[in-house]
Amino acid sequence: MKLYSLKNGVNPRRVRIFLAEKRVSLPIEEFDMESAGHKAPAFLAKNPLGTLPVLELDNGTSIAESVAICRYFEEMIPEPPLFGRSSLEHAQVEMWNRRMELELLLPTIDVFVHTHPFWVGKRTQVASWGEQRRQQLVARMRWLDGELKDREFVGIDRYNIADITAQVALLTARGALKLPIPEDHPNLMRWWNAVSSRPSARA
Ligand SMILES: N[C@@H](CCC(=O)N[C@@H](CS)C(=O)NCC(=O)O)C(=O)O
Repeated sequence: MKLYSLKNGVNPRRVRIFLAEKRVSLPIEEFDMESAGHKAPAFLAKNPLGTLPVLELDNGTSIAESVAICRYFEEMIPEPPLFGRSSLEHAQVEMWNRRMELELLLPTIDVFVHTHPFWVGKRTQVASWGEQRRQQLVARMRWLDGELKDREFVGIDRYNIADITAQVALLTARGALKLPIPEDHPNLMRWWNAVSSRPSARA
């Protein structure tokens, strides 16, 4: 089994944090945007979309999509549960992970792609769309701060995949976008300090 990852890629990071929480260690092949090995025919045969992460099983099957890879490991290694324990928690984690993807992670990626110099010449940049998404991201941070007022983690009271999705989004916001959590967001800051001090945060 092998994981194909991308240097500084937010989605590969999601999977690496998830695996660290499950205490899974496996061979990782790291690609980078400059040499673009993930656009070469050998990799496109594994994932024609040319995106990462991809998990390759021993029988040659490839699983792309971060959440699909995480679900595979959740089934194989149920403890600690990162998709919830009960039917209700499964639904709550699904709901919140999707929200963290749509409301936090995608706006973060859009601001990065449409406004950051790294993407000049690599993607068509629409600065006004990047700015609109930046405003959304700022608004969503405030929303999440309110949601975390009476709850330790995102969606349920135990660290789960929705926390990981929010964590990688806010890591990118703080690093690449220079958009740290504002000081008047005490609940989000308390949550951030808790998730980023977990050993898995360094994965
Ligand atoms: N929905 C996919 C997104 C995969 C994706 O877009 N990955 C980015 C890294 S965060 C990528 O491979 N970018 C390289 C490229 O587009 O060339 C997932 O969650 O796995």
